[in-house]
Amino acid sequence: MLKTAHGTETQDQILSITPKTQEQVDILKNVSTQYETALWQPVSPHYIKEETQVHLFVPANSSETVKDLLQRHAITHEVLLANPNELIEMQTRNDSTDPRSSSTYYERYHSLEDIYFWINRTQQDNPDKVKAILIGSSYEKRPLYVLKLSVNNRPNKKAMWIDCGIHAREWISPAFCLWFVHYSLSFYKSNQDITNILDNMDVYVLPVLNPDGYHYTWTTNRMWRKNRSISRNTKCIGVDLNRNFDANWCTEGASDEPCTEIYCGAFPESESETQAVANFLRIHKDIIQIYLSIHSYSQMLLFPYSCTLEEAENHSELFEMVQEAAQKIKRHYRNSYRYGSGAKTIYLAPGGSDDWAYNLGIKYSFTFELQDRGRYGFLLPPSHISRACNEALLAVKTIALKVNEKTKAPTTPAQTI
Ligand code: 9B3
Ligand code: ZN
Ligand code: ZN
Repeated sequence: MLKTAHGTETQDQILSITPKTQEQVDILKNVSTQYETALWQPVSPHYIKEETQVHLFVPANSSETVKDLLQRHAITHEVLLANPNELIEMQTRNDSTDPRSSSTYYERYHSLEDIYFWINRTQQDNPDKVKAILIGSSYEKRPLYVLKLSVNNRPNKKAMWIDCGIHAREWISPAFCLWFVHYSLSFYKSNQDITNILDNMDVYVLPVLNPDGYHYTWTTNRMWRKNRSISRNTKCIGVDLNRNFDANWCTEGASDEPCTEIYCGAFPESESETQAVANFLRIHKDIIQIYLSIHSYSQMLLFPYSCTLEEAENHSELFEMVQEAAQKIKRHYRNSYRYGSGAKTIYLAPGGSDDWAYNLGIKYSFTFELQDRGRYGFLLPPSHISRACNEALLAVKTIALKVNEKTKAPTTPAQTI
């Protein structure tokens, strides 16, 4: 804990600030770029506008300056989280050895090393259903493994793709991929929905798309979003992998400035993580029917397009699917998810994986933003993992079952002689 000149104790905090005037908007944009703060919401200062909540991580050493500045311009703020460091400590503690802990492996967050062990063990323990496929490597040369879940060898089987952890600080996302694999292996044959899904399609799961960034959030900076690649002529590190795909690349909603959180990279697919995923999807595009990318936070079920305000060709079909998923979540868990096309629901943003997969021909393409809506933001406590994952699982099931139904080969009518 630091002591400031005025003797007040300060520590890192998350502030919620709602600017009321254009002047306040400008001040806030400035604060979020000039001090060592990290913008949680919106993702870039560009999107800060009047009457819309801004969530800002303020480190102890900037706290005084930032609060003074807000006060001088009569900008009111609320402390959203007064103890992020405690939460971070709680989430990174290796409590698997703590006998008091009653949570399971899947109700905790795991380091990258743990996740690699888990991938290995999951494959070894389920040799008939799980295969780990190496699809490429990260900038820092970490392997990218996809788990292929396949329970039978039916000919012409279709598939679903799920990736997690494209953004490093969104920890609930990799937790969901682990949850999904565990659930599938545990409840195949006992839960009707997952049995129906797996009988009819294989599932490819990439638990951590951005391993370098994820590792960095465990060791150095919990708020890191991008990958860790180094660009020419700048000290700033990292490309936003969800702006690096070839879908209206680097137009409005992304930035060609390496020091921003939404840096699009030097060219489309410039990053080795993006290349690995794009190459795998290109090769398997004829069998993959569903593309799913898991993010947090803000509770939204999104589909293309994000990179343009134009509607996708099957917009109403996609809309009905996420609507049904959101209604089911509401009924079962009394929790609200917003839904719609990305551009109309959150913001216009180019270069995203879902839009790119959609244009490749994967017509059921989605991005989920999981819990919460800002209470804990990226620091969702481990005790919330099971609820967050079960909600998302319900949405995945709803969509996969719908696609199964829609694309089932019509049964051959009985021959009449
Ligand atoms: C952004 C894009 Cl570019 C997309 N195609 N789909 C969803 C999003 C939202 C995520 C992002 O990358 O900003 C939320 Se963290
Ligand atoms: Zn994200
Ligand atoms: Zn997000």
